[in-house]
Amino acid sequence: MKKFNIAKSRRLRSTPYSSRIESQGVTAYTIYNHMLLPAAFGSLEDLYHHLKEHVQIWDVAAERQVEISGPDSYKLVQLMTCRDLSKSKIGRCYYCPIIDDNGGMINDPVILKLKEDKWWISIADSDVILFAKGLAIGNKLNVKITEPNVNILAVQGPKSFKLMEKIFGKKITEMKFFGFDYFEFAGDKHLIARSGWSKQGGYEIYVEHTKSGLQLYDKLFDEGKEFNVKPGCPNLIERIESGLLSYGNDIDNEDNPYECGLDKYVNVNSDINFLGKDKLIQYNKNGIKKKLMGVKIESDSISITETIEIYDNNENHIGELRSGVYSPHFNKVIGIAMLKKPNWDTGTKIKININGKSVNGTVCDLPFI
Ligand code: THG
Repeated sequence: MKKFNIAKSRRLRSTPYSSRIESQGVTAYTIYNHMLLPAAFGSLEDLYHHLKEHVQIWDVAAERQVEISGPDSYKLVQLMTCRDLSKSKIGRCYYCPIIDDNGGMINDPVILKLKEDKWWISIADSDVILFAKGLAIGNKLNVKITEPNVNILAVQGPKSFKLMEKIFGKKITEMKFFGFDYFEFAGDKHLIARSGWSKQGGYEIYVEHTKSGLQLYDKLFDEGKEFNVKPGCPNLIERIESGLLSYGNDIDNEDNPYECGLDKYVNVNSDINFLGKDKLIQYNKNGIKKKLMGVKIESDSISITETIEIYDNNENHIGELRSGVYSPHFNKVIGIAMLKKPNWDTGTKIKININGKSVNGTVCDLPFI
């Protein structure tokens, strides 16, 4: 495949960390929320093994915050998500499907409750701010909607706990999964959550103060030497093995949360008011016609830039592969596929064409590990 450079511009926003990761050897970028998101630092497989054993610092500033504040802020946030936030607590993060009036996925962010009347929606790659503004205007809600200058640094990997403890003290290791709190560094308070787009454990630092944030960036690398710290980025192998979904790749506006396997985050039986509730009640009652599943494929390489059609043994079209990668753990290609009813049962045999060759595969549950 021919390689191209990304032509940078104001529109494809850089992050406060761009110059640092460029001197540290970033080798590929993708674009996410109109911003640079590092996609590789050399070998994907080397960084996969490193992530599972040590600690990495990720520039994930492209996970932008949509800030919703004001008297009607809860009303608006709840209007956008099918997850019941009526009993949500300040200092907690919530993984929430955002859906439209048809129940179609708009985004799958992490929502942080900062105050009773102040929320951050930490978005995946779609323009949630425009959707939020349209809803606020149409429903005459008394809210303020902005994109604050927050640039997340993720600290991921099993040694992230030791590294963060060294800098912030024991208290940070006592934080529960998806909790957040404020920790001081270089005279500023930084919001730090126990979260991140890997299943290897770690934290996300929501940097609001760029100057001390950059000092913290350097400190993480200095103090991290003894833990073999490296710069990294969301890892395609690790995130597929862990079943972490990627909006725009695995799921989009044509899919509802049930089809995406996000049933856990749908509360149709509570009395909350959200867009698309009637539609989700229908899907819940009548069932769905397609479902996101894992697939294991007998191949040692794959590169996905568009969906790849999936067939059964009789050449009937049964679905499409949306993400895929070679997994050293399974010694084959693993992927995330949308499969039509009734072909989504685990163990179902599939056929798929990779690099001009028909290969066999099997349907399995998500996550893989
Ligand atoms: N962190 C922050 N913002 C983000 C992401 C993130 N915005 C974009 C993108 N990632 C949003 N998508 C996801 C997908 C999965 C998870 C988080 C964000 C996730 N899921 C856990 C799981 O599936 O096991 C936990 C969900 C739960 O049980 O609450 O972590 O990574 N700030």
